[in-house]
Amino acid sequence: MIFNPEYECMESAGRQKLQLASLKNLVEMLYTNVAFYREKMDSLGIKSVDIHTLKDIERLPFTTKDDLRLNYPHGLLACPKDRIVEVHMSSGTTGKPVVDEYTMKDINIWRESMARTMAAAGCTKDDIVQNCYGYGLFTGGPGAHYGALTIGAEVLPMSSGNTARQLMVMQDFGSTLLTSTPSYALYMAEEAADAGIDLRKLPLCKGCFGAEPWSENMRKEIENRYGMKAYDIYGLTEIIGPGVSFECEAQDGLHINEDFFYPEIIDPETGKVLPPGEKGELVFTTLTKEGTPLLRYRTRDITYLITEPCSCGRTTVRMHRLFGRTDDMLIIRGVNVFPSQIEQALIEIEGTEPQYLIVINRGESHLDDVELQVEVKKEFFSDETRGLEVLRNRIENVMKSRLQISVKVKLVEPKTIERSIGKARRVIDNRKI
Ligand code: DLL
Repeated sequence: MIFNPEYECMESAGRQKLQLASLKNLVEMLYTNVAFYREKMDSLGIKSVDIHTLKDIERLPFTTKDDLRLNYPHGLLACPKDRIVEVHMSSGTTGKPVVDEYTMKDINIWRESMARTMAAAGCTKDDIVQNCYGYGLFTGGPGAHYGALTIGAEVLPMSSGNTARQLMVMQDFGSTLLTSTPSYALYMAEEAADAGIDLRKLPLCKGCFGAEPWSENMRKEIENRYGMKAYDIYGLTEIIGPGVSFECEAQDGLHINEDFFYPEIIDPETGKVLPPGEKGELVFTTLTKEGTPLLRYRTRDITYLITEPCSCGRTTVRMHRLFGRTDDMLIIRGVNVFPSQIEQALIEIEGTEPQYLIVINRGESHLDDVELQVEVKKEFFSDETRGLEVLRNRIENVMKSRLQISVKVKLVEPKTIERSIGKARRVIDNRKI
């Protein structure tokens, strides 16, 4: 179902006209209200009056994750603070988290974007949505919640975890649409099989999955185990959360809500804009947001844009499913983790060398298991085993609080982790995603 045919199926000249008007407003507003952008634009000698066509966006400055961190928490706020009604933050990151502050208008953009997303997966007011994305500062839970409410569906705000209860509710309340990370969906399916529950016999028939990389194989596995159709949904905290782009029934790329989020693909090395069909780094400008709007935000996600018409009738530009990232960010159990965070934490722990190896496995359970091998200083290793045990526990606790995920620490003798003369190999990712 197309939630908003007027905007989703608009002919492109009309949409571009709207986008250009929004862009001019945005640039004017950022110049007036945000010192960070005013300084950047002044240094490039550009103002809103210089924006005549959409292509002029290429003259505007980029925004990076570092810019967001440096301006934490409120430096990029573009409206009076008392107009903010909700705040979200990214999961574990290096240094400070990235923050998205929403006005009521921003929340309405999010509601609309997520309603379009879920309607494209077949959600109607008759659906019962079991929402297993985390609630809290993470955008997944609230985003799917808003989308379902906007459509008029019934929501079960489960959040993630407590799988036995998820399965009980799924059966007793007759959930018809599942929203979760793809790995958690598979984990639940595994638990259901162990408990003798045949998911294929339940009313559940569709799901919106995202927040982490997943493959066509994982999609098939979810579809088979649940007897459902599985849709890919994409988004990021900085831009709005989930709802930036989504698959329709054609599943031939993800439709971008481009009246709100203007996409570009750039060469990550040179910053040059690439044409449709060419792979590069995805960049978004939030055309209509008020709280923390962003100009040309570099997502570090790699994809290409598809401009050929889609059989569903929507005319919005699509992005191919993600191919990866330009940085080393790992997504483990839905949490964003940078290897450098681990390194930083180890440096602060007495007794360890900054030599480590992260080994990630996705076992039978379909959940990610992380083993962190850490080299112990010579003096410590000759110590009695109790001392080592204390150190191991200490590292596990520090990692849990820093990374927000549990890791199993294995202490190894000095000089056992392979040294490299080039880029150190810090991660062995055995997940077959
Ligand atoms: O993961 C928002 C979200 C919630 C999206 C629920 C979809 C569903 P962050 O925690 O800020 O926000 O992480 C954003 O996750 O830059 C991608 O690298 C990755 N990501 C998000 N969706 C997908 C997807 C949420 N469908 C980062 N496929 C993004 C692959 C994804 N990677």
